[in-house]
Amino acid sequence: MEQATTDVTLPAPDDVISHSTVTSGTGCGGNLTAPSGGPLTSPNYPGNYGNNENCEWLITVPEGSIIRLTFDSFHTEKGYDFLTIYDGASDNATEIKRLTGYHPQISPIISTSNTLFLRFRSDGKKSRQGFQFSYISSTAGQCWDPGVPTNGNRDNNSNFTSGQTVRYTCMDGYQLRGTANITCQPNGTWTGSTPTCGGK
Ligand SMILES: [Ca+2]
Repeated sequence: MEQATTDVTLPAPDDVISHSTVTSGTGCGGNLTAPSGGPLTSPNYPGNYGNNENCEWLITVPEGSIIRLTFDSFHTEKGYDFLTIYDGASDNATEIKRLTGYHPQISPIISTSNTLFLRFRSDGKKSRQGFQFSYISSTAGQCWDPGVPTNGNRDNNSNFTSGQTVRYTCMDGYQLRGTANITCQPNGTWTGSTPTCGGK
């Protein structure tokens, strides 16, 4: 399983605000232009969203960067209320994922370019808590901080440029699950997911 609780370092709040029209919030949609942002949520979160919601988020990061979306939670009325994620600036772009129902864990969603478009639509009855997500961008040749698993260590805490490797080990009594070594690729993504350290 993908480790969802990586220790991603976000820029200082002042830095985010200076680049952005919306950085976080529980409103319905927004236009996001900061290099990273969140948490963003469905309307009224952590209360239930309303009926007949139609929310759109457009994320635009600097050209040459890609976007990595991570979800903290996701629960909508299965089969009736949908969050759709498109790999571009509008719903004309390729659909990456269409989410509905309850998902305790969602693998990070990575764009192929510097824009992502999200639309949330609920129907006329029954609602749930909704969802919360954040995003971070990486430029070509520079990967995001892949984090450290709980009960684990890594040999590289700061150099996440293309070609650099992070090697993970687990503390005594814990077993590494996943790939011990991941390498930053030229496109700004890692060769694998951050491993986890579980009980033996
Ligand atoms: Ca509904």
